[in-house]
Amino acid sequence: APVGVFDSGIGGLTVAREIMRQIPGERIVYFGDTARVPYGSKSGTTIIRYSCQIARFLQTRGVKVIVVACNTASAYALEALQQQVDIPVIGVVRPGARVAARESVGGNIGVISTAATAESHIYRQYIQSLRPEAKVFEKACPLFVPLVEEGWRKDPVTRTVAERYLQEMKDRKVDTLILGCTHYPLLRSMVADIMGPDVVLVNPAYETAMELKRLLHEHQIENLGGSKIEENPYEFFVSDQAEKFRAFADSILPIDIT
Ligand code: DGN
Repeated sequence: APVGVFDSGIGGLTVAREIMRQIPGERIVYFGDTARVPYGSKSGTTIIRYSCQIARFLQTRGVKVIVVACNTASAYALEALQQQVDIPVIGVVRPGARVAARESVGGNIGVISTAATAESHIYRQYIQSLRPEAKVFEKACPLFVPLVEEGWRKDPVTRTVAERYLQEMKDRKVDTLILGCTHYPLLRSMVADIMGPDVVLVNPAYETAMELKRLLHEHQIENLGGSKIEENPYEFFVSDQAEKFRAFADSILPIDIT
């Protein structure tokens, strides 16, 4: 059975990409809610409703586990999903928060994200539940998502925006910075350059793929190992604008998609 992965749109492809890299034999069914993106500016109730609808769709595709590959949906809907479906559900927030809490030398941690994720304080709560003395600064960087989707990942305009957003993180001398939105790993080199070599960047997409690998192993959930690898192990569904999705996917995934 495949792994179900969903996001509010294209950003969760950074999570799908990490799963493809770290668990190469695993089949994936991806759903991107491109008709209703962004979730970052919606209310918790709406985010929960959308997420539960998508989980039901993924279950009709026979998935064995669901990865909520969206920080905003993970912040608001993870618990509701875990209550509603009878298969394991993991989000991107906890894996990223856990690594930051563990790796931060001085416990001075920054989180950049959408407005909804920042307002939920989910990263702060989870980090401090593991490391109560940690200081956590959460900052919304809402312009990053459209800049990435415009393809301006290395553009001077994006650089200017990033410098302005990140100045506060530099002033507060964070030693660890969580890229708490699916699009931000695509700005990683720019953010690293601005923050400097002493700041550790945490990529929740990467940590989530590691978590999924552990989960599949622990529960001994069957994968393709041994059986014949199918020609098309990755299936993608979107609620709108399939062509735009395909173009973005082509620019970041190691495979061509249909
Ligand atoms: N995927 C969303 C997130 O990780 O928070 C970003 C896109 C959005 O819905 N605004």
